[in-house]
Amino acid sequence: MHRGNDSHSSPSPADRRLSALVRHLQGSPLDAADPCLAAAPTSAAQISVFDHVVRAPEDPILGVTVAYNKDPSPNKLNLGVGAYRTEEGKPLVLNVVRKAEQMLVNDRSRVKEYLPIVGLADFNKLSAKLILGTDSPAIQDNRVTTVQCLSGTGSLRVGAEFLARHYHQHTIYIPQPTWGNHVKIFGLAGLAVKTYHYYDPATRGLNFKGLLEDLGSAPSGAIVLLHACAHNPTGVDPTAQEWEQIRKLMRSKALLPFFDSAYQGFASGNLDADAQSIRMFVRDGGECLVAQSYAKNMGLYGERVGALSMVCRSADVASRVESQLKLVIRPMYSSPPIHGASIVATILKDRAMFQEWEVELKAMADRIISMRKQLFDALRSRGTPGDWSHIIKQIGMFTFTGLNSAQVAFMTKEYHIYLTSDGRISMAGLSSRTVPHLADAIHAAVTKVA
Ligand code: KET
Repeated sequence: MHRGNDSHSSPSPADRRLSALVRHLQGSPLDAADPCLAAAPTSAAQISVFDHVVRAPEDPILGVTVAYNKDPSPNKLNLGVGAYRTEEGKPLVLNVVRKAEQMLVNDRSRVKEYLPIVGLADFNKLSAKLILGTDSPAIQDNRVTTVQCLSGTGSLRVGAEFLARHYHQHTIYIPQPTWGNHVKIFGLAGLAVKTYHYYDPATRGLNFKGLLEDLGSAPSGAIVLLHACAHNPTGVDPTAQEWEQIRKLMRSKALLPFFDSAYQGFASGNLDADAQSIRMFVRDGGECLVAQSYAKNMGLYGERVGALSMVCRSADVASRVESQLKLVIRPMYSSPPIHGASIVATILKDRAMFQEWEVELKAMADRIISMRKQLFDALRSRGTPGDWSHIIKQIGMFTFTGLNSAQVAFMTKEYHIYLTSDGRISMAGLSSRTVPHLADAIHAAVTKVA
């Protein structure tokens, strides 16, 4: 093919400009004095200094909602993120929350000044009582310091940063499997993340032996992340007796408990019952950390309201710890937001409102439990191969189905049902109307996809 006369002549200014830009894209700095670039300043300016940034994958949990939102199917169902839905499939704002918000709006004395670094004092006191118990000796002895943080995630992150700065052991053991964000939260705070056995896929229950062996061989002083109740994603919790054995072992090796309490009240429907694991550890006089979230149990997801409590040996240590927590928080986000914490404090300090909350919380927990029963019955009536009794045995918001990622992908493609690729189903996203659709999808996945 004829390419013209200039195919072997020296490169044109445009070509030279292009190759300078290509070299730049490959990492060489641009030479501002290069005449070929000076001839075309607009071309150089069109290359972003962020051009090397590669596209990151979506979050394994929150990305499920992104994919769901893009699906035009009228039958689509989002069982990915752990967020409560009503029987009508709608998000729920609790009545008692609406009432508290109305009271706050009507109160003209309220202002929008910055909160202190540690947050709203009332909220902190009431949160500690909620999780540790109103009569907790640790609270009475002033051995607990509580700081308001950005929901459960922020509480974990602040606790992790504190430990990385001030605790002698930088290894944290997290259960295998666990909520996916744990690895990143603790890793980014500078802790070395290791896992301990937790779940036994064969029994779909607790691998208690593996757990004890792993914690038994952890180095003295290591931090151990424990789900206070309603373990995510497995829905498998230790029994009271098993907790007691875990406690004894951990105390004997001076392992430091860091509780993640994201589902208080969602497991059993009872706030005190769901805090028993933590209270067991606090009763023995030892130290621990607790990250609390009000996202699920008060439905305050987007308000980002939570708390970090550190139970210490003495009031003096607790007050010094608090002074250092302030140094962690101040450069991170300065001080926490006021609205969600004010809602929580309004509800927790008023007896009648507290009771109203308990009733609404119990209703959410009960609806989830009834979804377990309905899904289990629907699979049994379809004769779906396998033992599905774990659906009714597991606790909390999620069922860890045992479906593999190929089966999950099949359910999404053929049935427009969205769940995390590990086979976790948010039972709170299900309703009597959608159970048959899900049961059909599971039945087809199990019988058609290996
Ligand atoms: N801990 C656990 C165990 C947990 O499941 C979540 C949220 C959090 C902490 C943090 O919640 P926060 O909203 O920061 O208070 N889990 C659900 C939502 C998410 O992934 O962010 C979920 O697993 O679907």
